[in-house]
Amino acid sequence: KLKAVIFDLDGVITDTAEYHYQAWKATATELGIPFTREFNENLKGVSRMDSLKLLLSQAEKPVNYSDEELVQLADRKNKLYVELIETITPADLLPGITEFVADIRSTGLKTGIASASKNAIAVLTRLGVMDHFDVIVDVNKLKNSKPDPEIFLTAAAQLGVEPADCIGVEDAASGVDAIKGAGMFAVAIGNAAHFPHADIVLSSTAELNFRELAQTFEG
Ligand code: B16
Ligand code: MG
Repeated sequence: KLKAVIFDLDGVITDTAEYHYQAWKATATELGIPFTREFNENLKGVSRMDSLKLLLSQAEKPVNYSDEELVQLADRKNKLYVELIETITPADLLPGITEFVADIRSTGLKTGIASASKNAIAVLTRLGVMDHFDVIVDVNKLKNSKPDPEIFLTAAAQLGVEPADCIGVEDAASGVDAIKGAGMFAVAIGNAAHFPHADIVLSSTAELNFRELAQTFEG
């Protein structure tokens, strides 16, 4: 029985996935490393430091950075990202999200946020939707990052529901794998070719329809 819907943030609630891309692209350009939108797919849902390491792996001439240098590079990317998210307003909620979340809550179901981002609270506050979610998982308290299911399992536990009674919504392959690893029903947003493991793929958040989804879930 469906009891909760747990959302990824970046790329699902709002298009901060684009800002992450722009900040990484600028960092890569400074370092003279090629960086494409296609490669950027691998960074979605991945932590800041792991993303940096993936980016550096694309260098034509690999450089061995010290831990301190790695932290500096990750900080530089985050500064660019934080500047970009300062412009966010409630108008930046992705299409269909407000209605979808309202429909879920009006049925008495719970909602949660499972974002890998340390900037999640800042983004949700700027969007004006902090009180639309019953639980926002604190990524700082987790041991494992997506595709590990820990973040979705933590959200379900904090909501007091069984994972099997949850739908997870993601825009990243690593996130879909985390949802499936948690034993939840996975809805992916994006290009179907990127999500072989999702239960349903929608090309945009505008296609999220609570009634249809609940029916599919109940089978
Ligand atoms: P930060 P999500 C993820 O958020 C992003 O998809 C990913 O691109 C980013 O590197 C990660 O958060 C960490 O973000 O640098 O702000 O801590 O998609 O899980 O909501
Ligand atoms: Mg995402």
